[in-house]
Amino acid sequence: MKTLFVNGTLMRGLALHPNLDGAEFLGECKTAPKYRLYSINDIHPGMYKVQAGGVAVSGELYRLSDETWQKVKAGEPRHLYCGPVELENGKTVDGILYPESKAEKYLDISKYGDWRKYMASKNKQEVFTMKHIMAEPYEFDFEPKETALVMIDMQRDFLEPGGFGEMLGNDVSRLRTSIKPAKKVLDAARKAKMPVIHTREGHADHLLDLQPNKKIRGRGDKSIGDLGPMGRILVRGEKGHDIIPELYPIEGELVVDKPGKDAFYATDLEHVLRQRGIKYLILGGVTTEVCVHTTVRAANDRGFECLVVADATGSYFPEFQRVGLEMIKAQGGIFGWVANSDAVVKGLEP
Ligand code: TIU
Repeated sequence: MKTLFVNGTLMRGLALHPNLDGAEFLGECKTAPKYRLYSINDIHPGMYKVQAGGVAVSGELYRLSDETWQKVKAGEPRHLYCGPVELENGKTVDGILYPESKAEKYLDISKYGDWRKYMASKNKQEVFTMKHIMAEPYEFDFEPKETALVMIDMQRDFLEPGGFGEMLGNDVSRLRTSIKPAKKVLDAARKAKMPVIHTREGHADHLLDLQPNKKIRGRGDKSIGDLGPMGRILVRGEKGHDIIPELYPIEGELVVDKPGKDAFYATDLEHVLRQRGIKYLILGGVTTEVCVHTTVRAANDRGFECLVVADATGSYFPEFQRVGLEMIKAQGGIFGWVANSDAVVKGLEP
């Protein structure tokens, strides 16, 4: 059996924490006066242990089985951790704490004594702007100032008949369900004044940036650079290469032209993102398993936190759409997070 201190006194009666199901409530208590309180989005006080000073933190004690304890530890969002906490009576128990690295960013409200006094104070200020999107495998925490929306290859060549997608033998109408959700997210990002980046797959008219393997792949009658109903297939400056009118970039939005599936390959995307201090990416676009996946994997390896907007992506193959999204969020979010456009729009609201 374990005794667990849970920061805050709001849990009991409020359906508890689902992970705490089966835990026995032992009562309200306070920590020893040695923790600092931080405001987290005006919702919940965070805290971390300090060498000296600080305040007592109100919370609740629970008794749990080792099995429930493992569940609690595994189920806690990544921005929390479980660590030792000293109570007012001198006893040390396990507690759910905010890690120092996160808490440092937050406003120190220890001088107010406790959370309720801080909330009631006139000086309450919001210095911390971290937001959340309800996503899978768990919520996506992001700092809006460090977040960009990336729309991958929403081009006529993939979404309209007569382009590259159709040339490869695909039913392009399958991708079109992504347009409305993508527009919703685009509008929300624009409203939130979030940087928006559009990518386009394609090649220069001289085709010197077209790898021979890409040119001949598919053994079709036509290949990249040949003339189709929307101009030369997947060639920059042609009608088919351009972004569909529904999602057309507006002034100030960056368009990154890419010769490959990975938006980082042979482009200045990484440089531009780093230069603007971007750490979080919200991504939509086509196709899920090709350019979206390749780009998300590349971004993840570069340290960007990626959220893929499920219904704002599309595939020519329904099973690839499903499995492509599964692969991103599997294994605890091995490549990133997945959420629907409604959840993303809600998360971007002021
Ligand atoms: N063929 C296919 O599914 N996709 C691509 O070739 N490019 C992108 O995904 N953009």
